[in-house]
Amino acid sequence: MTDDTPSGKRAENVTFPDVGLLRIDHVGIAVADLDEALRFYADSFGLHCVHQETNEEQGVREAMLAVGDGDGPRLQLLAPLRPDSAIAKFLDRNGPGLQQLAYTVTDVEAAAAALRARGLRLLYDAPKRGTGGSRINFVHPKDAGGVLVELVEPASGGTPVG
Ligand code: KFV
Repeated sequence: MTDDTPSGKRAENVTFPDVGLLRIDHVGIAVADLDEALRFYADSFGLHCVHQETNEEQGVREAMLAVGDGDGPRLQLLAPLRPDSAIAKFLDRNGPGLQQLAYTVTDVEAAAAALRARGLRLLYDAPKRGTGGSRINFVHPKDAGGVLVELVEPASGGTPVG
């Protein structure tokens, strides 16, 4: 078996552990003003907030919006709490828009280890606190096809937040 790693090295006869992505957890969208964005998504798309919280460590005010029957992936609106936050930097560089794609995993440490084994850079050595008490880590967008990938181990036994 032959694998191409992101670093360009070819690893011969290597079997990597399964990453264990279960489904898309949410898609994150950077917005400048959370309340204004919530009104926009309700008025334009009929999408409603099922959960809101502030994450000081990540520097965000966030809202989760349910789509359809509410069992599927969420839309996450992310507004900056301070100018040096990841979302503020993203908005400065790109304006509002898609900022991240998040996958649900059962074990964030195992998923991170499997990705590291493939040569991808994880942003944190150990998981941090995410939405609803979940445990999260991120793959650097430069190692993930230009997409900031989040790994989410839910606190609630796998049911979506909200
Ligand atoms: N998507 C794609 N490319 C991105 C990107 C993004 N979201 N953010 C940065 N880049 C590109 C950027 O355009 C630039 O490319 C390069 O990455 C800069 O990388 O071609 P270029 O111009 O060189 P860096 O390493 O210089 O980093 P920086 O831009 O300062 O920060 C990027 C990154 C990904 C390291 C930072 O945004 C970060 O630490 N993100 C993880 C944390 C986060 O995003 N928190 C807010 C969401 S909180 C959340 O989701 C929660 C609480 N939750 O539970 O779901």
